[in-house]
Amino acid sequence: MKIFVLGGDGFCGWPTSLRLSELGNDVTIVDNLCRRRIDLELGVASLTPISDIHQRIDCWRQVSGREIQFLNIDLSSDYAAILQALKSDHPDVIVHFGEQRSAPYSMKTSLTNRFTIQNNLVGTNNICSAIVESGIDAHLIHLGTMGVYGYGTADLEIPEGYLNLELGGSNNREILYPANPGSIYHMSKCQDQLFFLFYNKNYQLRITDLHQGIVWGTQTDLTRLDEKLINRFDYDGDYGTVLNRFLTQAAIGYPLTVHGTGGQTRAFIHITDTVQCIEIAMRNPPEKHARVKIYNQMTETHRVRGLAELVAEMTGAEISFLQNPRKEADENDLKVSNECFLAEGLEPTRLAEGLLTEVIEISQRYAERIDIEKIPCASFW
Ligand code: NAD
Ligand code: USQ
Repeated sequence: MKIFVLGGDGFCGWPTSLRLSELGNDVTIVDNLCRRRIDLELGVASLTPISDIHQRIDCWRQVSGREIQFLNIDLSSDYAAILQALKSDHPDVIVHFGEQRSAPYSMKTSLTNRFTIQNNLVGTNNICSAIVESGIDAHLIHLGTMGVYGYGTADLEIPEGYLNLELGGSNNREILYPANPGSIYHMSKCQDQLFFLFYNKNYQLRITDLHQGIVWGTQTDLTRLDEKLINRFDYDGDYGTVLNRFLTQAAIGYPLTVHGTGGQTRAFIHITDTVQCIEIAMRNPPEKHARVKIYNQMTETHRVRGLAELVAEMTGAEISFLQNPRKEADENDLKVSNECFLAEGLEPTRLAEGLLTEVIEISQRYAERIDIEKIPCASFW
């Protein structure tokens, strides 16, 4: 298949691109490298020394004998280039990772707030609109977030995107689960859902929206093949996510930065399962007139405090309970259905000591690249 991976230079997009290429697909990465620019703006760098996109692709060619194409296009501002690429390449599948994905970054200043909205919403609309205008019948697979459901205690198992409303008689309906965003970033993902609902209803676009939990880990079998293929790994206060941060902090003897009581429960998935889920979603496209297919892309839930205790037990790290920089519930329970992926063959990679140790080892290997000043959260709301 011909596959466009939008945001294919990023943490989830790069290992996915390699895997889809390894499977024999014709992969084109579309990325404007804005994530690398944000690193410069924030004065941080990936813990792992990531090669530039051209070196990555050259290395992949040498290692695998396979070609990956690269298009430097800004999805939010270069509509003509997106349209042209779709018209000339006719992708069968478009995997859309290409958004600003940090909640703290989106809440930092009015500039980062407006950048997130402009980048994510206009980008998503441009892609949908270009699919319509080009007349191609691509399956669009979008990476959304579990955060669209909100993080209160719902007192029910969170369904996969839709909620049954029993209104009585023949009036029962299934609606999108009520959105409850906790940051500007999460709000952009809630609004993406409405674009998908509209383009599906009006133009019969075939869309799968993956409500993904927090991704942890760093390497996959393919990114491990050569140092030049190494995956991105964020540990800083804006882009580092909680479990990866704890593992890096433990590796360098920095007290684990638990926000508040650590009673927040969140959904998690390992990076290898992110890749596996994209493959599964590709193999199971929605029918032409079916509604948007929504999967919860997560494999387990954990309380932040529990993760800190686990990492502390393994490594002897200290835990420090900090004033929570975010506006979020101190404690919440979370039960999530992920039946769709399980039914279609997902074999979950659960939190296992071996995988946790692997991240600690990577952190130790590149410890001299860690800027301790960049560990504390620097965004408050
Ligand atoms: P990332 O920031 O590492 O990668 C995103 C990539 O998209 C970057 O390479 C960036 O340059 C590119 N990009 C952003 N805006 C673009 C634009 N306008 N035009 C072209 N390219 C653009 O993020 P990630 O962690 O790989 O996340 C990928 C997707 O998965 C995001 O949509 C994110 O919301 C979602 N997601 C991530 C996680 C996680 O824990 N990392 C969890 C749930 C969902
Ligand atoms: N947290 C800490 N200590 C830290 C960092 C975070 O206690 O050092 C807490 C946060 O306060 C929050 C929880 O851990 O309660 C998760 O924070 P996070 O930064 O790991 O994740 P989040 O901001 O929710 O965002 C990440 C990704 C985002 C994705 C989302 C999935 O950056 O792209 O959409 O996870 S989800 O959380 O399921 O919505």
